[in-house]
Amino acid sequence: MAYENLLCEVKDSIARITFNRPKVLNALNHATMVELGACLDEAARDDAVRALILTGSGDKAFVAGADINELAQHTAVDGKEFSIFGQGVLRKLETMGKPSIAAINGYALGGGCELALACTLRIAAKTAKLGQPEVKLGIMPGYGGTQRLARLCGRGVAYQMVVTAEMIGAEEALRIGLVNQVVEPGEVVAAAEAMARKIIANAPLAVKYSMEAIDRGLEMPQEEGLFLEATLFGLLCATEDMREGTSAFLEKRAAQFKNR
Ligand code: CO8
Repeated sequence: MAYENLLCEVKDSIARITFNRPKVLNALNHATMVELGACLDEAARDDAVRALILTGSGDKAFVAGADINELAQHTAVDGKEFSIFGQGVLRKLETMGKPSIAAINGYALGGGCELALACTLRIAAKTAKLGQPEVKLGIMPGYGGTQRLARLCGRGVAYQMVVTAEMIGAEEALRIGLVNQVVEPGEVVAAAEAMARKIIANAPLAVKYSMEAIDRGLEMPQEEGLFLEATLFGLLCATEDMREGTSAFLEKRAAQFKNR
């Protein structure tokens, strides 16, 4: 499907989604969030897609936040509705069962940082800047930033980034666990592809259930999370790919996984 604000292509089992509104540093208007939802539905349905990479067009920005032209017009009612809609799209990304990597090629601010937070992993260019500057605009994060940032990096970091609104560089983002890897500018998509290929080499159902155990388990008391882990572990023991993976190891050959 062709989109107005996104470029989507599938190559070598990886769907690459590029936010393509360079004149506004790839800011997220509502139309872009609608397109992202549709694009994620397509990627979820497509068995040829094993991983996703999200990035921004140009070399300046990943996504510089929600589109402030639209934000400026919001009433209380549609502010809440747009926030809930966008949260739903990012939750879809987070729970679709396929790993996603944010290739942060520049500014990841506000909704852009929140988009990256909803991905499974984040790789940043050395020159990237990340931040939650919403309070400077008299608003607050509305695409899950207060929740995911605190869960990923702890409440101290979340308080600091959200209430100071200060941007941080890629190395600092790495130090606090906000990104997984920092690479040279221009190498961020290639690095994301390399990471995606490593994931794709593993058993798809094992990857999917591991992500589910981490995502859902974090919302549970540890006892319940451990039970969820054991249940999903048991489910994987019944898969063809478990037989294949263990046999391949014992027979000293490469495994051929079938997603079954
Ligand atoms: N929205 C709309 N336009 C934008 C945005 C944005 N978020 N960011 C940049 N632009 C536009 C600029 O207005 C400018 O347009 P023009 O060329 O017509 O003047 C163009 O992009 C280039 O930007 P700058 O000239 O400002 O470039 P600089 O290099 O000087 O600065 C910055 C780059 C620092 C990234 C700067 O553009 C900036 O601060 N941008 C805004 C960042 C921001 O505040 N983002 C958070 C927005 S709020 C949010 O994301 C809330 C999410 C939850 C929403 C939930 C309900 C919808």
